[in-house]
Amino acid sequence: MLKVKAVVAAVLVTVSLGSIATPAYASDEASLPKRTVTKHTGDGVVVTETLDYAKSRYANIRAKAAADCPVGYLCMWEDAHAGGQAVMWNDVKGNHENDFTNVMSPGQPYGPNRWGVLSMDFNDQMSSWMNRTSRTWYWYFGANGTWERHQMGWSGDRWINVLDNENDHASSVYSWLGQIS
Ligand SMILES: [Ca+2]
Repeated sequence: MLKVKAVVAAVLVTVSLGSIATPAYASDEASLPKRTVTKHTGDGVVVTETLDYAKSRYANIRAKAAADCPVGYLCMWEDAHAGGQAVMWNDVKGNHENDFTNVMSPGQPYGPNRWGVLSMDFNDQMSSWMNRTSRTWYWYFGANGTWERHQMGWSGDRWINVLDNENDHASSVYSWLGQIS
């Protein structure tokens, strides 16, 4: 019985602390732009909509920016810090995209990218990524795996911002055929 009371007390404390902190966070979240998440499942494409948490004023809300990148997926974002529109590929052996001009925006344009171009496709847009698959992936400056190659190893739940000279350059992506041992 004592134990039950302690649990109830703990829950009440949590709720009251939460309610103190909530109004500012809630209004910040309400002001965030929406973004689309385009998920390439291997069986097709699933598009959902979430908030662009990377644009929040609060660090603990920005920390949610990659929450929609599931285990088993390679995720890329239009902006740094897992911001902007998101594109994801699942961990199917040999999964790839030869040409990001085929990765269409389902509604709103991407960009502007480093050349100031608004675009309905993902070409030359990627600024951050996260690899939650069991494979190593590579992205390329050019379509069909050409020009500069950049490796993406397992990154856990941490997003990686690409370097300035790599920003808005990605045009294709491939998963390595073998598993990371
Ligand atoms: Ca970008």
